[in-house]
Amino acid sequence: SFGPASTPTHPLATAPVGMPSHSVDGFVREFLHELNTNQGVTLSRSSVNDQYLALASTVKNYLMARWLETGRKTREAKAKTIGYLSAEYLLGRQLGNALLATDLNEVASKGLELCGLDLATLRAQEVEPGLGNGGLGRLAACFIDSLATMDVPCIGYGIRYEYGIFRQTFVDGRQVEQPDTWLALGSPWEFPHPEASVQVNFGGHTEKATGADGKERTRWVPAWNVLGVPYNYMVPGYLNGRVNTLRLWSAQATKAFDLQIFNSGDYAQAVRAQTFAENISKVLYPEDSTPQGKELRLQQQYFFVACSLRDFIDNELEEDFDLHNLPERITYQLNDTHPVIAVPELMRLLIDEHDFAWDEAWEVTRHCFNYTCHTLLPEALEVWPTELLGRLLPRHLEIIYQINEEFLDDVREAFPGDEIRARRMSMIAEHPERGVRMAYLATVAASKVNGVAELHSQLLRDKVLPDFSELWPDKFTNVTNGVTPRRFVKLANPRLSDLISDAIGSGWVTDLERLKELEPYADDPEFKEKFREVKAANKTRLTTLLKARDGIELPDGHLLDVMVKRLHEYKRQSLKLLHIVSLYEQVTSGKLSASDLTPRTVVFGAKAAPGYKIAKDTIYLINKVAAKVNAAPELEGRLKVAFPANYNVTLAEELIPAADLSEQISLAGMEASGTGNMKLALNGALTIGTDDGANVEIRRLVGDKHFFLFGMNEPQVAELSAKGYDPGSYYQSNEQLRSALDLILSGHFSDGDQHQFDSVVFNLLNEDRFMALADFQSYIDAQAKVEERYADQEAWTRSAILNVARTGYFSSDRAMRDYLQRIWHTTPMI
Ligand code: GLS
Repeated sequence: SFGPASTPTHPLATAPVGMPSHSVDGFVREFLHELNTNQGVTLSRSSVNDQYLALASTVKNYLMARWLETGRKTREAKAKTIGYLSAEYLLGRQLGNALLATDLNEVASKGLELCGLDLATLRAQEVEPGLGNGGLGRLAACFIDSLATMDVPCIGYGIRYEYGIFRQTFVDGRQVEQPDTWLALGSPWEFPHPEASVQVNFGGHTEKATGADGKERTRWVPAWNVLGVPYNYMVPGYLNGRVNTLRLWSAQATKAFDLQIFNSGDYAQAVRAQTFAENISKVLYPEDSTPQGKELRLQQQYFFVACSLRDFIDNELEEDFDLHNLPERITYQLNDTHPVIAVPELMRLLIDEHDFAWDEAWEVTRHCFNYTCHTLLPEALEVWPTELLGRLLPRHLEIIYQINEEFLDDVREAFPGDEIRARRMSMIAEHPERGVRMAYLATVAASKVNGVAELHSQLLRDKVLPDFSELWPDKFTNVTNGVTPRRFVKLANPRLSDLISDAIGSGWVTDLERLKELEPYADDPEFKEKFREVKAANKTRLTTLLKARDGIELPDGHLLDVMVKRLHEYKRQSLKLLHIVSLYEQVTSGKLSASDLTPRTVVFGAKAAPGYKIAKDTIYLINKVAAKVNAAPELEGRLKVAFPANYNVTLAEELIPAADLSEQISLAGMEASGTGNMKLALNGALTIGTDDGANVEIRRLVGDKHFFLFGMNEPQVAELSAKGYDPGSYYQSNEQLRSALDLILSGHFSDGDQHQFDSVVFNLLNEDRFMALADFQSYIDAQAKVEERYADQEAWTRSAILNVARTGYFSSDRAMRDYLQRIWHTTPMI
């Protein structure tokens, strides 16, 4: 229960909390107070970390009144809340965003200066919470930013991993993973509430019992449990006074020490129990787009979902709330299949704990959930073995079986006699082992199912879930992804932001389609000159950073060619690499004069999943090729390869504003959407890309002339695949390709070792599942067009400005509007 035990009589007890003054003086007072009272130090004795933590607390104080008020307002209005269920949130640093949301940048900068401190130095002290792998986790962070900015009640639910995505280092060019100790120096942005912990049960068995009313009920008798401790984070809207909540759960042992074991002297056993429980939220699984079918992963999924459902019912709803009306108050968005176990969990809560009949419970449940699919790779669709599910969550497995039975009855009714179809659509897969197809369960339970870009949604309907879209055509929809312009333009690219605001006013920050008003400026010589100056200044900023961070020297005046994303075969970093090797091979063998090359620096940023051998070998190969290219005297000033380690949100915010060329070169039909593609275009990079994911829509909006398209489209890929793809034939027939591959095979990049890169090169030659060799020539041709355009700086700048002007559609505000209108059926609060 909440609130005081008796009615408060002190006048301050019911007054809303005040906000510190927005003046430089007020800020300094608040900051020094935090330094003294929170950190327990004076300014003269404070470390940079003390100063950063005090600054974070200060900014939090400015947000606090709004946060408390947001909660009060939402509860009072009984507004419908979006419960965003996501196993990942790739938040990036918090301080800059909080300063932006409170309009405190200038005040803080001046105030700190008066204290002899530098805001940039304090900002650099923050370790970003890397609680996600890549696009999927970052998307969740963009979405909750947009909902707060659009004044929509939302609680983001997830896991407070003690270790987020690993810190990548390179040792002799190979990826070595280091633990991400993001909590080590303090975590000023979180508010733990151990008193509001939730118990989560696992294991055991179920029993049937007949109650006094003669009704038979099922009871789950679990074998063990853990506690979920909520940690709240502020999610501030941009200058609108709303602050939503992100609630991340941390696992703890129910009893820190089992007293009996402890007293018996078996300390080790007592501590083991604690360690076992805490393991659940210990680390983020570092796989992106391909799941790990591990027991601990399922424990994580159930853990956070069980905490989150319980939390909303117990703490956000009135005590006498009738759960039959639950869909009026919450809509849960399932961010991929990771939280899908929430479906049987809600059924269990309603039936076993709230005495609902099955049909009543199903009616509520199917109106509470929607499902977003983020992939097409068949190996990425989660299937949990029934053996494991039954052992860990026996009651949930029973419920899933029953949902499946009733669903298959419906299928049989809709398609009488078509038993093969019924078997195809069963949530229970029989091969290679009996398991629950979580995507099917999600599709059956959800009101709406969406893909994340037009092409992806169409392929989802036609190829991944065709039987389901035939049965329920209206259930399927598309919402093309978006990115937040606050972090990825305003915060990351202040120079471009100022230039835009000077031209068209500052309304674009919350209404990104207004970037269209920039179109006429694409032909304005003065604006174009300033635009070039912004790009150049951003490159200088990046140069300074990379020098200090990685010891990398970026040459002046180069075309900055950027490929930043997770390392995955389908994304085809190997194709980019073949381009580089080919340039190197041609110049060093005298086939091409270096003076004919457009001076270019290729920047890679990519982490490989630790167990993904080909991906890790590709990283090694990129680093080996980079070493040769960068050391070749012929290529000095002409071609350079930079691969800064540990690409993360913080580095993205530096790299993207400096980029000229955006590499989006996945095999068509494989990248569900991509969101880096949007961030780069919005910052004035031109895209070289395939007709894949959201590239399709980017190209349509910016226009063919301002986008370098290459490669097969999805139907052509399907056709080649059906015909039988033979990568060797491309090697045989394309001399340029052959020379590049032969150079790698010769051991040139591996100190003479001809087999060092077998896993990468033999794979390309013999299997090449993602058809890099088939698209090679087309890619090379498109790169020639890039060089031609770049040689004409006026034309290039014009294209770059038009990319900015025409990509306002890719704001996550627009994406959220689409979800609100077509999926969640709710409106912002007034
Ligand atoms: C991903 C897709 O691979 C990306 O194409 C997509 O942009 C992102 C967000 O929808 O989701 N799916 C996934 O498992 N990881 C991703 O980044």
